[in-house]
Amino acid sequence: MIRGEDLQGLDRRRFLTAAATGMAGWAAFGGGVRAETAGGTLDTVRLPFENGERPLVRYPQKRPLIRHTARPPQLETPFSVFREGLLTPNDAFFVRYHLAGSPPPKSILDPETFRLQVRGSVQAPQTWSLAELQRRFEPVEVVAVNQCSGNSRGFFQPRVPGGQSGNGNMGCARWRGVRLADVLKAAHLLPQSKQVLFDGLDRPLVAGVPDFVKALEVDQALDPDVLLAWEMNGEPLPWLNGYPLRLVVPGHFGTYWVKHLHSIQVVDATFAGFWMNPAYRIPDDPCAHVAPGTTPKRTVPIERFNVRSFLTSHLDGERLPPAGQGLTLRGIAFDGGSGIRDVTVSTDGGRNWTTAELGPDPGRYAFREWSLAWRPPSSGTAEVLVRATNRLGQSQPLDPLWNPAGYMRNVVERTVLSL
Ligand SMILES: Nc1nc2c(c(=O)[nH]1)N[C@H]1C(S)=C(S)[C@@H](COP(=O)(O)O)O[C@H]1N2
Ligand SMILES: [Mo]
Repeated sequence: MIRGEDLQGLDRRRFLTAAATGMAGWAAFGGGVRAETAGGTLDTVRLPFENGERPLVRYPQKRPLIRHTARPPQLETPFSVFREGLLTPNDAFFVRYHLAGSPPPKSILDPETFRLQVRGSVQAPQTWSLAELQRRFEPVEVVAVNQCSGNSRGFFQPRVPGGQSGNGNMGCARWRGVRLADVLKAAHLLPQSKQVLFDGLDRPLVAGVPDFVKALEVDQALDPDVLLAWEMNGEPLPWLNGYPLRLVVPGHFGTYWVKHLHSIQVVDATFAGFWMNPAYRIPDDPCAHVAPGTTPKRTVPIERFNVRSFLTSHLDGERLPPAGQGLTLRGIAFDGGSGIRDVTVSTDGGRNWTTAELGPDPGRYAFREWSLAWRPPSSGTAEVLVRATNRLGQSQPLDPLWNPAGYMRNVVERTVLSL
């Protein structure tokens, strides 16, 4: 049992061995994903809320991750990973799926036979192979955060239904692909086109469960920052993160980042499929919240991230080195694409705040690193609070905001360190 989401207590060598043997088993994962527990034994973590105990499980191309569900696989990144650097390693990147038939079997994801269809309200419907997409359009890269709408849902009070995740359903990667706008323009949208629908190769297994289809407004889809990506951190996309092609919608919640993308359909009306309505909607209010326990009168589709920031150098409950030694607090901040303006840190529970130093700017959609040199007091505990503000002046609330779907948590995080 590992507490507080921490993997530090685990033998890292054992992880490496497990990862190496895992790759040998890759070929066997033809028709459905199978998992193994770390090093043959079932390790568990306890996320810091009630009923937070979860197994740590290793999937193909992944190190042991926090498993929320097995069918489909829903895997959370242990928070200590965010210490490793600005980019979240592919083998630690979280995994989210909706349909029991996910991920699609590798046999139907062969890059040789894979085709992307562009059809609907266009003059010239098209079918692209991966090689044709790569040859025909200009390759581009973006460093961007992918975050699930329900990241941190487990902390909601009162509790809400849905995957009870900690803070690890997010990650930052360098994505490489082509602009969706270029591919849409090649098909010539008709003037009446209104939305663009995206469908992946995963299918529901149970009758009555709607296929996972997402919609963007045409002007969102034509944003030059939206990519059809085949590469993540310099490698082909991992199977569980959308191989061989996925949508990347920087600044927008992960629900739009359709994996194993094979169909793009332009339509003339607002799409009302289940995963756009009633799912993935937030109260129509500037802060996306309602009084706890109440139902919003009007809702709108969830879109961009709000501002968040985290301490990553130290985990909650961690004991600091002996008194008198200075240390550096480090962390990350991000928002929906305006970029981070500043990060302030309190080490005394919110009474005094100091401006942290920002790391290099990898682009307005990425994690922005921050650091602050600090000499802790000699005894007791220190409550560290982190608060970021973006370039639009938007920041984070000191008290959590509630909504019934458990989306968009962005309260100022508190980490208690003992001295
Ligand atoms: N094909 C497909 N794509 C999908 C989903 C899915 O269920 N099927 N889930 C979406 C959601 S809700 C999220 S948060 C992201 C997560 O991306 P990741 O699994 O690569 O971390 O994938 C999105 N793309
Ligand atoms: Mo999600």
